[in-house]
Amino acid sequence: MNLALKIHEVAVAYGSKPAIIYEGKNYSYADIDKEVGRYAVVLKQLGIGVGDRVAFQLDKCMEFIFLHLANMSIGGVTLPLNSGYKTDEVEYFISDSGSSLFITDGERYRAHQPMLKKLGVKTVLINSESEVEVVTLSTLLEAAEAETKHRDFPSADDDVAIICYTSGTTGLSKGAMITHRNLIANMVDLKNIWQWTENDILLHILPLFHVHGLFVALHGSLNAGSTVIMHERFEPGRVWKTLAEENCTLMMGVPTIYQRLVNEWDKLPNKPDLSEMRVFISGSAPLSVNLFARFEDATGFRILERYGMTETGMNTSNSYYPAGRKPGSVGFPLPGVSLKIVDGKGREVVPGEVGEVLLKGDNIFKGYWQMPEKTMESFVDGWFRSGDLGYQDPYDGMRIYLAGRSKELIITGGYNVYPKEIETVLETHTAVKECAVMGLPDEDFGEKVTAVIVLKEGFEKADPVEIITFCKVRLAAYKCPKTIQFIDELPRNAMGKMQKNQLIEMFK
Ligand code: MCA
Ligand code: AMP
Repeated sequence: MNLALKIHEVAVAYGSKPAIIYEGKNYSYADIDKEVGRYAVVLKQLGIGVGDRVAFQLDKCMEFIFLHLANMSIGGVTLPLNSGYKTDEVEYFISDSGSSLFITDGERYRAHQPMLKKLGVKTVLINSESEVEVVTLSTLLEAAEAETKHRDFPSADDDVAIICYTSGTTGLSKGAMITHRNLIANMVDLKNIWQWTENDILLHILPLFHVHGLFVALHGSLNAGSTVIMHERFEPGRVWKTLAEENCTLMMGVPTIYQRLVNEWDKLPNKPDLSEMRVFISGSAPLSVNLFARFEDATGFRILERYGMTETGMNTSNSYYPAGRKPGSVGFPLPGVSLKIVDGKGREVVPGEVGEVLLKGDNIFKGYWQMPEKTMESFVDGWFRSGDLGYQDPYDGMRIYLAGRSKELIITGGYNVYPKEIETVLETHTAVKECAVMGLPDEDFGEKVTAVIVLKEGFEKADPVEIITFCKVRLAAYKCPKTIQFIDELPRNAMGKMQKNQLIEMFK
């Protein structure tokens, strides 16, 4: 089965029912299906065929959704890029993936133009910009109107539908190849365990370029025949108002979003009526026990926490029934997912002991794009090595708790940052001799990116603001250090290995 075909079938069944209300504009299932058909014709005319990668760097918009579904419907592979990526980052993704087409807007086109010309990648803009001489979607769509060609859904099952780049411990991002089978299996599991139906109204406030906002929230809703109320940006006050006024039943967010929502709640003179709301779901980063309790005390809702990864989609979830949700725990494996916890030698640990979480199931990705060795390293006997540490509670039905990570990863506001990538950029700064990047606890973002820097001889001091600006030119803003600390020497052990834990203790 092809995911776009599955959604097309839902669209045929639900016709005039509202599918997405984007910033107040209503798109029925039939409207979406029609647009997807037109976009498919355009993509075909642009030469896209089975297996071709199409990269998008767009703000949250309906065009993103039409392009993505259309691309999958003709066998293309979607490469969603974070809207905040800078030119060097985008260059790597387009060239590593060998994308045939790059779709963006005028502003980003102007920023990336020399790079795009250098790569020679075909580029299409979503909006018309008089001063930019690049073909626009609207022009192509006008011409496509008269065409009657149908989508033929040539890819399915183990064919790749989406490549999502995940940062790598070595600093180089890896393209996770996610198949139609992966997406559909996970989507069906979530529909069942969260009792998702056509009666649901989901408030969508997440970005569309990641697993959480795209696979879980958007695909999930369209598959269930529900209605999505979509906001372009997350604004806490507006969320509370919309949940009440639109009779929403479902919402998904990262812990930073729930933290901001509960802060906002305390300020509201009149609390919203959430009588239609079924469930608030959290993931992408650990939800603290405190935040769970604060949200429950304020709103009466026990947030449902689940655990996922780009490479695997969703793995575990707390119970649909509020009493079965335990703060600090990510619940139990989804019906289609097998999970085990192993020690450093790959042997299953005694229940209750901490080890690495290994995963198996139809949700597990196909491998890293053109990185067979990295793919091999990440599997052992058919089990995917998550790099997350966890344990199971034998006295509570083997309930799963995450207990840290074996991979060096910072999660800030639900976005992943690998320290190596930031260290590599910082080390190109003229004043920096060496540095260490780490996540320090932060109430808003969970962890905040912090850099500890040793200056080169001859540089007695440096301006932290200038160093942060240096990073912002080269890296998406969320990856850039929020704080810079200076130190004479980085702590190392007898083997010369840097002791980041000491630095974390020193500066937290
Ligand atoms: C924004 N900023 C951040 C972050 N977001 N800094 C660190 N971490 C962040 N997450 C910075 C911006 O660079 C900017 O800095 C300033 O904050 C304000 O930016 P703005 O765009 O206004 O931010 P915001 O609207 O307040 O965004 C906060 C947010 C957003 C809503 C929490 O980060 C967000 O939507 N996060 C969700 C990410 C997500 O969907 N993750 C799922 C990945 P300056 O002013 O200095 O430029 S999928 C995944 O992890 C797995 C599969 C899973 O299990 O789901
Ligand atoms: P990503 O690479 O963006 O897919 O991020 C996946 C990582 O996010 C996982 O390997 C976990 O470390 C983390 N993660 C996702 N959901 C949770 C959760 N509910 N609790 C703790 N960590 C989580």
